[in-house]
This record gives sequence, structure tokens and C-alpha cells, in this order.
Amino acid sequence: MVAISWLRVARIVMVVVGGMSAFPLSSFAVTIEQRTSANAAAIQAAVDAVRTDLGTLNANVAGSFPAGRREINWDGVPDASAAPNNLPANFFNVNSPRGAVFSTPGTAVQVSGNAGVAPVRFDNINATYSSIFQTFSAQRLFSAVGGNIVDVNFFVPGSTNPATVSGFGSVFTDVDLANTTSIQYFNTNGVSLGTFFAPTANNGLSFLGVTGFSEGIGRVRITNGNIALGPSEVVGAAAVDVVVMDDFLYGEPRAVVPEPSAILLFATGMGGLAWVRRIRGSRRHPDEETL
Ligand SMILES: [Ca+2]
Ligand SMILES: [Ca+2]
Repeated sequence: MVAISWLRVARIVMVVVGGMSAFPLSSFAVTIEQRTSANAAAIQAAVDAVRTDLGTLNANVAGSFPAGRREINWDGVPDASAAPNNLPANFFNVNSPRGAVFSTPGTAVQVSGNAGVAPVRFDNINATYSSIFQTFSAQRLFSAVGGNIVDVNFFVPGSTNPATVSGFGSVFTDVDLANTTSIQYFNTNGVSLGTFFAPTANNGLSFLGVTGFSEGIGRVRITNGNIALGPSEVVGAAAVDVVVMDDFLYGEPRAVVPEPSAILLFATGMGGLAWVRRIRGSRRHPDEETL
């Protein structure tokens, strides 16, 4: 075990110009907050900075607030929906409406157990895991099962109406390999807005949060390490990196609907086009070529 204190503390403000391979869309500005260390207190400032970017914490109720953010720390999930049981994919849109619905190319998602009830920090899957995973918020963590990818799809909380968020961040634990654990952000058309990597912190906590996109985020894809949790995954093996998640922070999910101003512009444009065609038609000479 390597004791790691401040490996990297960075607040990076990037203005990304379209055409770069990693950022295929038009120009946008992003604010990246990422810090890593071996204890929760050291990433607190980065988490708080992203909280400030996203706005005030909203209540866990149905419907959208005009602004602010939502959070999931997993800790209030009832035992019946925690390890060794899987978490219902829509738990945080139905049981506790926060507009986040999970899917995975694996088999399920799971929240870790509480002491005295079930093995903690995914020891139900591999008894060594509690020695490498720590919590940012005690006691529960979150992971995919049967895979290492989780997709988070956003909805107006408590509904099936698609929504977008203004930014998203996650705490990770035991990120060993650089450029491996990532969050990829997508717009509502499924176009990638960029992939960002979590910093490393062996046996520690990492945080990655990105805000400031020029368009809404309809989904994020979180890749945790390079392999699924499993009973035979050797902890400490150089090529194997198991990673799980703790707190999620994201902007208030807002309905995907055209802005009234956009509708007005579109209607005005169509009306103007029809007017031009009427004028052209009335002035067209019989020999004039038809457009
Ligand atoms: Ca937690
Ligand atoms: Ca790891």
C-alpha cells in the first residue's frame, strides 16, 4: 500500500475549440474540477467547488426546480435494495425522485451493505474489497455488477420525460490506472460532448466533476477501472483496476423542450420564407425559371 497525500490538485479551466478529436462538437467552455488524495477531507474543496457551480441542493421530490442541483450519496438506500441485493435501476426516479435512471452493459447495479447487516464495501463480492475501497460519505458505495460501466440517464424527477443537466460529478475510490476511469458526457442526441478521466489515488478517493457545457447533458457514461468486481480479481495486480463510486452531484434535471423563443424564431422564419415566396411568385415573369 502506498500512502498518498496530495498527488494532484488542479482546477483547470479549458476553452475547447471545435475540431479537436476529443471534443467533436462546436466550441464550448468547460470547467473541470478534479482532485485526488487518500482521504475524504482533501477532496472536499473540489466537491464543494462543483456544488457551487451547480447551485443550491434541491429536495428529493418529483418535478423540476428552476435551478440548483441534486445529489445521491447512496447512504439512505434501505437494506432491502442494497447488497447483496441489487438496486432497482429507477430507484432514484421513483422511490426517491431525483431524475436519475441507471443502465449498464453488465447485469445490474448495486449499493454496498451496512455494517451489521451485510458485508460492507462490496465484501459480499470479494472479501478484500473493504481494504481498498473507502467512502466519502459513510457507509454505502455504488457499483455496476457484471461489468464496469454505468450509464446515468436523466429525467424530470418522478417522470418519464427526458431531461438534461448542466453538469455532473462523481466521487471514485481506488483509481489505480491513469486515463482509465472516466465520465463521458452526451447531449440529448447521443452525441459525445467529451470524455474526462478521474485522477489516480491508490486505496483513496478521487473526484471528477465537469460543468459549463454549452448544451444540456442527457446522459453520462461512467467507466470504472478496467474490469468488473469479482471474487477472483486480485487486488494489487498491476493490470487489474477495480473502482467503485460514491457521491453523485449533478445539475437540476430540466425537461427537454424547445425554448419558447426558439419556437417563435422558427415560426417567424417560416412566415418570412412564405412571404418571400409569395412576393417572388407575384413578380415572376412567365419565362422565369422555377426555383
Ligand atoms: Ca456514500
Ligand atoms: Ca483499483
